[in-house]
Amino acid sequence: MTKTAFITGATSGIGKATAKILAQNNYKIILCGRRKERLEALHKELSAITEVHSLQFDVRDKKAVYEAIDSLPEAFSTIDILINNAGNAHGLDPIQDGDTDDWDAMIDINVKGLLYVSKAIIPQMKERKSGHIINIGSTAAKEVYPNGNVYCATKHAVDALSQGMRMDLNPFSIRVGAIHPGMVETEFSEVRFKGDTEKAEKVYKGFSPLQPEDIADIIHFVVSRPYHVNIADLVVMSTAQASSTIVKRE
Ligand code: NDP
Ligand code: 8X3
Repeated sequence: MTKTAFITGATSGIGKATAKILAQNNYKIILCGRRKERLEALHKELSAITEVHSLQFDVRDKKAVYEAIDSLPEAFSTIDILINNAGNAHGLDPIQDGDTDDWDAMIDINVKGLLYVSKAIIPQMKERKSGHIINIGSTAAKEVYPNGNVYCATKHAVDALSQGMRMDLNPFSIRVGAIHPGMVETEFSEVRFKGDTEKAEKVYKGFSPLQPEDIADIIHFVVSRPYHVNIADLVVMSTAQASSTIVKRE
């Protein structure tokens, strides 16, 4: 039977690459994001190969999250796989200079947004005693680096929530896992540096960073294991990266 995957943050980077690979492998796809034109373009592209539905909402807006999920048509209302991917870093400053708007954005999107979406989808998985939730953490979920303070805290929270969800949802046979990528060349650094593309490009200079397709490929592997196999926690870095602060650059 065709499975349906609900992907947050599907308009760019890891989420977009995941939507593509899952579509190519016959999953039905629910694309989520804020940027309408991007949703429409990807919807059109993927509709040629699978069934697609798009939901435009901001994960920070609890009401919008619930309304969007409630609005799903019958053909998309059974969600087999939830990929909590929407998220970003905002700023890279020492704690004493941090912008509280950046802190709010990261906490509201990376932590509270993930919780709202999960809260809206878990009941149907619980009822069916079946489902798979994959949270996208980061190496920043496992270690802290200078100036990463609040972003790292939000990703540590994603790590804690993934463990907590796995425990609490265990009685309902719901698979919960987290994937923690190191540096992936997406729009992530452009967002972190507020559109400063020169600064963003430097992050990925001098080595071969992970590409969004590398993580998408792993997500496809994780969701396609037999149901008794749950890949609980995965840290993935480029060969050139040994930790958040050690990257071998030419
Ligand atoms: P991108 O910036 O390329 O993509 C981020 C996605 O999140 C976009 O589709 C964006 O869509 C969506 N998003 C952001 N804010 C919101 C919001 N408020 N409501 C709904 N959707 C939102 O970055 P990545 O693909 O790299 O990031 C995806 C995930 O991977 C994030 O959780 C990030 O923390 C994590 N990660 C990234 C790494 C990297 O080095 N790139 C490494 C480790 C983890 P839109 O703007 O249209 O809403
Ligand atoms: C993204 C990777 O190293 O910029 O989570 O925090 S890093």
